[in-house]
Amino acid sequence: MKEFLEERNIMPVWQDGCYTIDEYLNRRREIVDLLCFEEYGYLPPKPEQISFSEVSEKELFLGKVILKKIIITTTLNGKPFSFPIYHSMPKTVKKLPFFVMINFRDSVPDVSLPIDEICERGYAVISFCYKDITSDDGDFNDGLAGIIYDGQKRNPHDCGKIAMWAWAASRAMDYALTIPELDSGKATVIGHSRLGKTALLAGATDERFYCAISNNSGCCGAALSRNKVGENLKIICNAFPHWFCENFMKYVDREMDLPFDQHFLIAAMVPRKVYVSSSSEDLWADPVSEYLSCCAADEVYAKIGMEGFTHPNRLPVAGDVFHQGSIGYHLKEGKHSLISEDWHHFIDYLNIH
Ligand code: GTR
Repeated sequence: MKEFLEERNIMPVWQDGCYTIDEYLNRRREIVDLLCFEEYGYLPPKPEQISFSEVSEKELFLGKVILKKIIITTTLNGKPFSFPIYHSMPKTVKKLPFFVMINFRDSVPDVSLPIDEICERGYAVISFCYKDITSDDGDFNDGLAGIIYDGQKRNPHDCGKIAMWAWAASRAMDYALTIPELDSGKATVIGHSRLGKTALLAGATDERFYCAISNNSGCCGAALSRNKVGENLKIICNAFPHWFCENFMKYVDREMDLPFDQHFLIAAMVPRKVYVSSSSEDLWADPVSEYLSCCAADEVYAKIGMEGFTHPNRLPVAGDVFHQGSIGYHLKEGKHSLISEDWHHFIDYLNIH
C-alpha cells in the first residue's frame, strides 16, 4: 500500500517521542485541537445543566422492543435548549451495548435504522434527528446555533453545524449514562454521510464513545482530502460552508497546504475502536480515499503495539470485510446508503471486539 499512500502525500500523525498510549494521548489532544481549530470549529461547551424527561413509551415488534421518547433539556449560556431523543431497546435483564445514532430523520424504525434487527442482536439504540439540533443550512439563528451565537458573528474557529450535531451526540451519551440497562463502556456513535463525518468528530471529541462508525462519510469525513476524486474541498465548501468553521474556507483548492488530512480524524480514536464503511458505487465519497485513510491511521495503532487495520496488500473490492484489527472496515456492493447489511457488519465487528 506504500506506493498509494506516497501518492497522497500522507502526513505522519506520529511525532518523535511518543511510544506509549499515554504519550499518544497527549498527541491526540493536539490532533483534536487542530481539527477543531482548522476544520469543524470547537464544539459548544458542556451544558451548565442537563435533565431528561420521558414523554412516551410504547412496545414495538410484538413487544420485543421498547421505544421511549425523551426530551433532553440543557442550559447553555444561561439559556434553555431542548431536543427529543428516541431510546429503543430489547426487553432484557442484562446490560446492553448500545449505539448513539445521529439520524437524518426522527422516525424509529427508519430506512437506515432497522431497529427490530438491531435489538434482536442484543443492542440498544439512542437516536435523534440532526435537524432537531439546528437546521442544515447557513441559518445560525436556528436551534442550538441561535443559543450559541445569539445574533453575534462567528469567530473563525467557532463551531459549524457538524460540531453542533456532534455536541448533541454527547448529550445523548449523558442520557445513556443515567440508564442502568445500558453498558456505559460499550457505546458506539454512528452516522451516515454528513452524519458519518459528525460521528467521527463526536468520537474524537468524546472519549466516552468506545467506538465511532462512519458510514459513507466521504469528503471531510473518513476520506483523505489530498488527491481525492468525487467531492473535494472546493465543492463541499461552496455547497455546505455552514458545516465547517470559517478557518476551513482558506483550504479551498489548497488541499496540499492542510496541516493534517482526514486520517488524523480516524487516528483521534486510537486506542479506541473505529469503523469505516463504504459503498462501491459511491464515487462522490470515494471509497479508495476512505480505505487509504484507514491504512494511514494504522501506523498509530502499530506504534503503540496494537493491531490497527488488518487488510490485504491491495485496494479494496466490493464484498471486502476486515474486522480483525481495531479499525473495522467493509465495502458493500451498491450505492451511497446505510442499510441493514451495514448494521449486521457493524454488530459482527463489535461482537468480536
Ligand atoms: C452530499 C455531500 C456529501 C455527503 C452527502 C450526504 O451532498 O456532498 O459530502 O455528506 O451530501 O450527507 O448525504
